[in-house]
Amino acid sequence: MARTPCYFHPEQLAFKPLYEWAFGEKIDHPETTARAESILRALRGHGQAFEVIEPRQQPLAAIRDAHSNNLLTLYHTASRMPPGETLYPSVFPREFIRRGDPTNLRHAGCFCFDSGTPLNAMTMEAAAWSAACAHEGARRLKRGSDRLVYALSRPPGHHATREFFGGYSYFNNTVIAARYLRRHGRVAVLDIDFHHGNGTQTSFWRDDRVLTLSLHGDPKEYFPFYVGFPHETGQGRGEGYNLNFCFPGGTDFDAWMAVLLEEALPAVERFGPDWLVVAAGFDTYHLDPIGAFTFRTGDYAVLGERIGRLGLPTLVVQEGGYHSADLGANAVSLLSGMREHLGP
Ligand code: OKP
Ligand code: ZN
Repeated sequence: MARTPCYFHPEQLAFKPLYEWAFGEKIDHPETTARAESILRALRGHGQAFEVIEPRQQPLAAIRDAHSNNLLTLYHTASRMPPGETLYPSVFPREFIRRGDPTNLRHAGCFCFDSGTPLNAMTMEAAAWSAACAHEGARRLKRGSDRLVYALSRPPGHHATREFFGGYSYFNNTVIAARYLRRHGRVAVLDIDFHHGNGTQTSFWRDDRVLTLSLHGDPKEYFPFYVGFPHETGQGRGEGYNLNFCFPGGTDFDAWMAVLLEEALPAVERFGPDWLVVAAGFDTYHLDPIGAFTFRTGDYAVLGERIGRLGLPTLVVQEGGYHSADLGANAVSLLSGMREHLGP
C-alpha cells in the first residue's frame, strides 16, 4: 500500500531562533526545532502510512523567482555572521525603506516587517531547505503517482512577501510550490493557519490563476494586524481571487468549520482548480501558546477528510503550530483524514 511522501531535510534543524521580542517583552522563541522533531516522530510512528524523504537540492532558481535579490543577498550576508550570534532587526526606517543595503546587516529592517524573526549564520540554509520541501513536494505531486504530498517546511513561510521577511517566515514555501504548480494548471491555496497568510495573498494579488483563501484570527486583534480583512479580494485580473475569513478569539472548530463548508470550499469548487495547496498551521489548537482558537487533535482528521473529499491532487505545506508536544499528532491527524480520499 503506497505511503504518503513527506519531505524533510535535516539541515532545517540547524537554525535555532532562541528568543523573540514581542511588544518589548523577551519571550522564548516559539518556532523551535522541537516542532519539526515532533512531526517527524509522529510520521515515523505511522510508518505504514508516511514515508519521510530528503529533498535533493535547494530550489535556488524558484526562490529567486518568488523573492527579491535583496532578500537573498541579506540572508547570504547573514550566513557570514559568527556562529552563535543572532541579529534582530530593530530599526525599521520608513523614510529610507527603498535604500537599504543588503550587504549591511544593520539595514536588515529595510527588508523586514517585525522584530520576532531573527537572522543568523544558519538562517539561509534552513530556509532554503524548507523551501526545497515545498518545491520538491510540488514536483512530486505533478508527477501524478500520488494524490497527497506533505512538505514538512520549517521555518514557515506564509508571512514572507517578495521583498520582506517577518512572522518567522523567510521564504514563502507555499508561494514557491503554488508558482511551480501554476505552470501546470490552476491552483487554489487554502491557508488554515491561525494567522492570515499575508505573503501568499500579496504574491498572488493580481493573479486569476491562483485562488488564495485564508481563514484566521481577526487581524484587528492578531498578527499580522494590518492585513487579512474580508474586503481584500485582489486587484486587476486577480479581483475576486482572494478570500479572507476572520474569526474572533475563542472560536471553536464547529463555528470555523461551518464557514469552511459553506463558503471557502464551495468557492474552491467554483474555481475548479487542477491543484490544491494547503498552508497547514496547527496554531488553531486549544493548547497553542500563540493562537486563540480551541481545535482538538481529532478535529484535524475531520478537517482533512472534508478537504480530501474535494478529490484534488493536494500538497500540504507545513506552516505554524507551536504546541510542540502535540504538533506531530495534529499533523498526522490532518493527513490521515485526507488519506481517506487521497490515499492509495
Ligand atoms: C507565524 B505563523 C511581534 C510578535 C509577532 C508573530 C507570530 C507569527 C506567526 N514580535 N508574532 O503564522 O504561525
Ligand atoms: Zn500561524
